[in-house]
Amino acid sequence: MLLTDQAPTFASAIDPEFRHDIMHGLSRSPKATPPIWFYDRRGSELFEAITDLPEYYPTRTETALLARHGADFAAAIGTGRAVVEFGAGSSRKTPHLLRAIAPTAYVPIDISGDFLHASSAALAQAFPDLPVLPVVGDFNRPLDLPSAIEGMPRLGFFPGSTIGNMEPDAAVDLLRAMRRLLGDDAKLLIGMDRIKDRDRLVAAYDDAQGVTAAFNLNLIERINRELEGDLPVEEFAHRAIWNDEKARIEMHLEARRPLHFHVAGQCFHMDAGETIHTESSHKYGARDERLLLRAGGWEPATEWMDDEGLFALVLAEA
Ligand code: AVI
Repeated sequence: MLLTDQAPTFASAIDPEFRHDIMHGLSRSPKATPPIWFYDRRGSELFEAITDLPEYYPTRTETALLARHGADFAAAIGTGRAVVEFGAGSSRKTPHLLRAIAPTAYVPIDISGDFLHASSAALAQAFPDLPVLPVVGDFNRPLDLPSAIEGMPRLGFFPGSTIGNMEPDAAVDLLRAMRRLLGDDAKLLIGMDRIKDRDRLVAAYDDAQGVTAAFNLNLIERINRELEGDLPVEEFAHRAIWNDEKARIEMHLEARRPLHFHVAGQCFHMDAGETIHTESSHKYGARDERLLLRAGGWEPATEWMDDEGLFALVLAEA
């Protein structure tokens, strides 16, 4: 049962926040842009394609954990909670959890209104008795939950290791905000990608078919299209680098030769070999994972991991 009073939103031609982040990101040294801007329509399609790649283990591994441990979730989480998902629910992952813990309501939160409404409608159809209450908004900013779930104990669901795309201080801030939003008797089920063999990590972000390269390069196409840019796409190379000190995969766009280009009427220069750092994907050891959760106000209670130790689903308590 889909319950919403928020109309679907559609991206307008010029997004002032996109403009601000790109101009600021290209003006700083080293150049760096926030990963949220990957996800225009084409970027979201390319990300979906990434999740099916043989090299990209996180989605497949996490989905298998959700499918396999339903009875364990029911025992550890209990039934009768309102599930608040940070991000639009994926039709592959979310139904496993909803089936296992029989929630009282389901509240997906996502910044992309059209994507959110499409995924909410699909879930409402699959679970006709479940109140589905989508909230369009940026969960990195303060927001309100629907009044319909007032008084219900909550389970936050944050799959995909999306937390890994944040710098550690921003990740802690977000966990604290989730803790405040969800309340004192809340639980949180969060996906966290583990540190592993460097070659496996690099391959997951630099696949043989070049889908991740296209995902990264799509940012340049988006800048050209939406911000009157003239960046030569073919003069940029996709790079995925393991930064061992920071325990993260970094994606960069590297200039193949010295470049001059314009964005929104402003000139920029890049030396040959200079990069735009477009994304970090942090990976965690067992201790890092617990430290991060505790810093964010959550006490880790249980975790489920695949046999190879690639990916962990952690249940934490407020
Ligand atoms: C969305 N996020 C968790 C993905 C990741 O693995 O960091 C984004 C991604 N970037 C390249 N491949 C996938």
